Amino acid sequence: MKISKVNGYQVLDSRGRPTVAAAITLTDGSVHTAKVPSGASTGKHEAKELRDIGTKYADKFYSGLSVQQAVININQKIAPQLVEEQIDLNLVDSKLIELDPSIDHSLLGANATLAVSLAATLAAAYSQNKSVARFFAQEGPLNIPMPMVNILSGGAHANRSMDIQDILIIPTGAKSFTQALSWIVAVREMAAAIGKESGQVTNLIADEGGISLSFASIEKACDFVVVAIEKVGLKVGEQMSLALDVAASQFYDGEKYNLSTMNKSYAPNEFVKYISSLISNQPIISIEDPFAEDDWSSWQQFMQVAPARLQVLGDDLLTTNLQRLEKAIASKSANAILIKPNQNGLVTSTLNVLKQARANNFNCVVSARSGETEDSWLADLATGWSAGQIKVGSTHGSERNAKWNRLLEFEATEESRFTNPFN
Ligand code: 2PG
Ligand code: MG
Repeated sequence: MKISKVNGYQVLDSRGRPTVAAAITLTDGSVHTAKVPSGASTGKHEAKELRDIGTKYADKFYSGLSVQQAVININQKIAPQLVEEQIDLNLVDSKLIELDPSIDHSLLGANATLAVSLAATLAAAYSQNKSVARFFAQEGPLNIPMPMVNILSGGAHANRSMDIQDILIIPTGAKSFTQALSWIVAVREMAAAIGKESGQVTNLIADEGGISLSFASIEKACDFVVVAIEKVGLKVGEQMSLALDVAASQFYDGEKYNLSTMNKSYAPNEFVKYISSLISNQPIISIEDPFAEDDWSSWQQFMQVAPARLQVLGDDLLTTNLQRLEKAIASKSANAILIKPNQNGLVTSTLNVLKQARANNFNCVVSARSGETEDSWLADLATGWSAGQIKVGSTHGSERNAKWNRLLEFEATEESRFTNPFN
């Protein structure tokens, strides 16, 4: 089957900001549309999304955040190169690289390239009469990923009500995804109820649907989530554990880690000690971005003292970038990677990063962004790629639940197996 049309257009993400959609029409008349997500706590080394701010295209009603240039690039530069071609994901991605050989996709915009690459993925799967998950998966049962789910939000997603960005939970004792999700919803609603009882605000829903509360310390915030887990009758550590996304680049000034709500500043070596003690005192099994994106030496120091079972997860550090992953492998700076397609800019090269990570025994967590859309392709990618884990935010907001619901659908309709990388 061939591509007959490619259309780019502007849509809204879950924060009400413009983002890019691409639709690929095939010669049988079918239309395959994908929308790209967008981050708020973006890493410096991510592929560059093109926004109109400061250009003649900037739309003041969208505070200059419109994406018309990326849309124009799809319609005027990318579309003519793809129309009449066979629908083939590798071919589409190599054409996108030819058109924009820059490492960060800054010529066309990573939001333009990823929208087209994703639409091509959807269309290619359709042309083989498969779901996107089946398009990538091996024969046999689908590997449904373990969820990592946001309960408390702070940082850039919740007005800095906590210095760290997220306290999340991982249902390591669940036997199925369906069971895992029911446990998570129970903990989230219990946490909201306890917050309300204590007189703290609970109606401030953060960008990813998590609860935003203020705490005197990170320890107190962890304790709060532990109480919520216990109150729903789950065993902490056995059935449900904690994960943190520290997003430390957000409060590192180049010399010190400044935890303003705790009124504390730590030099990097002190912060390594602080994070180590936090890990030994709390049921934390995964820690993301505990140090800033270019503070490699703190990551290395921490890896030398961290318990071997701890997942040390690079997001801003690695930005789904092969060179940065290679550096982390060689320098033993992390043991797990967050996989965000829009940090990379293309579906095939995102998959290459995941494969390289897995070949080096890194855990992989496929992740949504804080600005999401109602699309559910992320759940298909995480499953089809047998990533092992997925992070989508909370269980409020249909842009989040579209992904969880897709995983429920896999479990209900397909031969599948629930993955547990923490066993
Ligand atoms: C992260 C993501 C998702 P953002 O830091 O992991 O939680 O946030 O999309 O804002 O970068
Ligand atoms: Mg992160």
